[in-house]
Amino acid sequence: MDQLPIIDLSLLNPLNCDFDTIFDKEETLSVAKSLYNALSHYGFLYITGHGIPDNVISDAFGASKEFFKPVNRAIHKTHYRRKGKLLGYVDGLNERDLPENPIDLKQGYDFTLKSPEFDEMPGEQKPAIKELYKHFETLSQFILRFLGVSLDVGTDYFLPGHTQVGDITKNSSTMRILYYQAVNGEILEKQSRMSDHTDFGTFTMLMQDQVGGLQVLSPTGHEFINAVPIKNSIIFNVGDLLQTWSQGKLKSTLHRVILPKEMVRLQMSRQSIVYFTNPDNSFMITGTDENGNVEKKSVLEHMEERNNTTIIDVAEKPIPA
Ligand SMILES: O=C(O)CCC(=O)C(=O)O
Ligand SMILES: [Fe+2]
Repeated sequence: MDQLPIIDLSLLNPLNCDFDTIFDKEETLSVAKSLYNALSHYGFLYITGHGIPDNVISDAFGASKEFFKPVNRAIHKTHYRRKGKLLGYVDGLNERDLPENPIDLKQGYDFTLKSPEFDEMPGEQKPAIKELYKHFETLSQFILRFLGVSLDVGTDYFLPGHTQVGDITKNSSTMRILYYQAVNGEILEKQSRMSDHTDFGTFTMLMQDQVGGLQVLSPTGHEFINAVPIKNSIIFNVGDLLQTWSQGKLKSTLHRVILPKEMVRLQMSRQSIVYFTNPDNSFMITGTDENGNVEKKSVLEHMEERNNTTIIDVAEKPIPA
């Protein structure tokens, strides 16, 4: 079966490099070329050598697991996401990528560091999650520039569209922690952990544990490729708006998380942590669609439309224990 490409950034030292010189170096240009090839073909790749320390990753996963425990139900309920709300707790009921399918067996929590959703997390969990968040933010700043290099449009090309990251009222970049509960009961036909979808914004960086289940539509469109876990790697993918912005050169690819087939693995929970980089709400993106027609997209309108179609208003209901 086909495999997603792996790009090693260790030579570029992305968390600690000099933006004034790094993008002119020979080795950077060669990695930028591989990045372009991967994202124009698959829309997805693994990043290794990103520089985020292993203990930062494992501590954040530990904290996230604690956060989803029933003892924190009151926080989950207070921040249950409803239509129009960008941050807070989601499960299979209030977030539905494919409403015709059975509900996803997932739980997620969306926040920014400045939001009440983060502020009201238990104090024991916040430091580890904040630490990983900050590393993702730094890496995101590197990648915004690196994408400009890989598309040969200049390092600063994507920066004017991302000046308000961190302010949720002006920019919807967020972290999402995910906990896919162990499954003991009956599974319905077509039930999954996360239904088929594309991501909405500029790009996504995701870390997953060793359980597996993430699948990415292959370039042929006929099968899904398993994004097999590679320890401490980041899975990177292009969002809808970057696809438009890059004139369709970089692909926003359909992906999903399936339930394991074997009973033993079904009884294992799964975790991932995602950081979404999105453009500023006030930005207009001009590009072309698949048919070469010029498209002008308001970021705010696009994000609202995508959020409003996936977030379903459900009646007040007890969150499953
Ligand atoms: O948990 C995963 O591996 C996938 C998560 C994802 O695709 C998303 O949150 O958009
Ligand atoms: Fe996704």
